[in-house]
Order: sequence, then structure tokens, then C-alpha cells
Amino acid sequence: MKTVYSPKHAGHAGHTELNEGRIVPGFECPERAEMVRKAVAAAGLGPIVSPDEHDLAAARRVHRSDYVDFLPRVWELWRAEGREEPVTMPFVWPVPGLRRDVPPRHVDGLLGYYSFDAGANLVAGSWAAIKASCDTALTAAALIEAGERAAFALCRPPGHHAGSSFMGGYCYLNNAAIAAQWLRDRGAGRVAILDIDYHHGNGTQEIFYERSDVEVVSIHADPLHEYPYFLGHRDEEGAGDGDGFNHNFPLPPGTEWSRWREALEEARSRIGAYAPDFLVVSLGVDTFENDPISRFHLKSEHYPEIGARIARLGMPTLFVLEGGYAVEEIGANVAGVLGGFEGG
Ligand code: OKP
Ligand code: ZN
Repeated sequence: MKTVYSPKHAGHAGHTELNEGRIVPGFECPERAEMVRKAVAAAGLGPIVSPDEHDLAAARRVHRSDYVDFLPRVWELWRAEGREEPVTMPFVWPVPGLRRDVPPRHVDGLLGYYSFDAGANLVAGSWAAIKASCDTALTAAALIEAGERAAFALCRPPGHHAGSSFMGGYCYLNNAAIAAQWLRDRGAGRVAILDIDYHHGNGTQEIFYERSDVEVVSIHADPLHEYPYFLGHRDEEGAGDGDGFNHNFPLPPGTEWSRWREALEEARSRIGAYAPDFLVVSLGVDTFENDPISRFHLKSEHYPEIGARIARLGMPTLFVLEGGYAVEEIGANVAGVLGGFEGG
């Protein structure tokens, strides 16, 4: 399968995050994508190609237009305040009880207005990376739409926490959701999204929650114990037209392969019954035993098995990179899934 990759991700570097009460270097660092690129090349998975430039119309199909307009402006707004700090960070949010109907004008207010946590911070090169990541997903989507069995979008930054009008959790534009919507707009009747990142893809769920044309199935750490805490419970099954088209499989901290595999089998049977035209996989490998911010115990040997099981669905499949923070092993684990798919 082809991999789509842009070096522009590297400009999204040097950002920080709040972790256990301290501001630390971001776990979501450029080395991640480089390790994945090298592992994909070494595995001989197929050609690595550059993304085509798309305009932002596809992003506006799943994100609110004012949010899409805000992202490229963040950095200039920040600099206009005379800030020397090389990275933005929000600190105030319009939770229930505060007003959302009057958008603020100051950048600190806007950062809170368009985010749900302090985890999506921007540096000077972030917007170019965000845009390239979205283009990467769209270019890979076009490959499967044109008839390829599978494609890999080596996206960075990731996307699945980004909702219709907010960033958060290292995510800005929801690459997988944008790709799924693009496939729908090109004529696909139904698209399924399988999210196997350790964290619940709250943004993807929110975007498609009231729709039956995009099924969202997610296996993740139970939000009772894990980020993003406020979405991802089993009883969230969709609403309105989307009732019955959202399926969450929350698992406890410490989950090992045998239990995770059972959830994958349940997820596979949901997707098989839905019979989509295309499958989009939000591919996070932060389920790995040595991941620095996660608490599942999958081992490297399990990732090819995951890929093989996904392949057995027999659907044109777009893999979109999400999380995975064990930098030394992220390449082997991602390439493991993709290689397992190709062999399976
Ligand atoms: C993004 B993806 C605080 C720890 C929580 C948020 C994790 C975002 C994960 N520093 N950080 O789903 O892999
Ligand atoms: Zn994650």
C-alpha cells in the first residue's frame, strides 16, 4: 500500500503541554512521524508519496467554518499581543454557566472558545503542519476511492479529538472525519470509522453522532479513568438518525491483548453488519505496553494480528495515523499493523 507523508509536519515542533501539574515538552513530537516513515520504508510496504494540496472546503464539511478560519490566524493573533512565548496555550473555557453566544475577540478568549483542553498548542509552523496533515488524509482517501485496496495517511498532528468547533488532545483538524466525509461526498453510501487509538476519539464521535451514513466504532480506555474523561462511555449509541450507529468499547486500565482482541472482534462484527463502502481506521498505537502516557499492555507482536483482522473485513481501507508516544517503538508497531493487513 502507498503511504502519504509530508515533511511539513516537522514545523509543528517545540510545543509544550500541561502534564501532572508541570509544563513539559509535548509527547506528540516530530520524531514520532519520522520513526513511522523510516519503519514503513524499511518494511518495504510500498511507495511513500507527497500529499496534493486541497482547499479547506473538505475541512469545512465537518468543522464549523469560523473554527476553520480561526486556526490559520492563531499565530498572528498571538504575536499581535506582543507575546514572545513560542507556543500558545489556552487557560479559560466556556463551560456550562458561562456564555458561548458572544465569541471573544482577544486571542486568550478565542483559544478557550475553540478548544476543550490545554493540550492543543500552536507554534509558528503549526498551521502548515495541520493543513498538510489534512491534505495527507485526503490524498490517501483519493487512493482508495480510485480503487486501491488500502492506503496509509501518515498524519501529524493527529485528529480524532478535534470536534466540529474545537481543538484539543494534540488535535486541530479531524483528519479521519474529513476523509470519511470526503468519501461520502464522492458518492460512497456508507463509511465506517474504526478508532483503535488508546484514547476515545471524542471529536469523531461528536461530528457523526446524529448521522447513520458514517458509523463510528471505538475501542479505548474507559473515560471513567482516562482522558478525555467526558465522552466515550458504552451507552453513547448515537442520537436521532444516528441512533444505533455509534459503538463504544471502553476497557479498563491494564487491559491486555486477549481482552482487547475480544473488543476488536465485537467491533469487527458491528462493521461487518454495517457493510460500508469504505473503512477508515483511526490508527493509534498508544495501546502499547511501553507507551509513556497510556495504560494498556499490548505488545509489538500483536499489531500485525490487528492488521490481519482488519484486512479480513475485506473492505477498502484508509489508515489514518493518530497517537502512539513510545517513540522508539512507534515505527515497528504502526508498520506491524500495516504489514499484517497486507499479509492478511
Ligand atoms: C491524543 B491521542 C496530559 C495527559 C493527557 C492528552 C492525551 C491526548 C492523546 N498531559 N494528554 O488520542 O493519542
Ligand atoms: Zn491516543
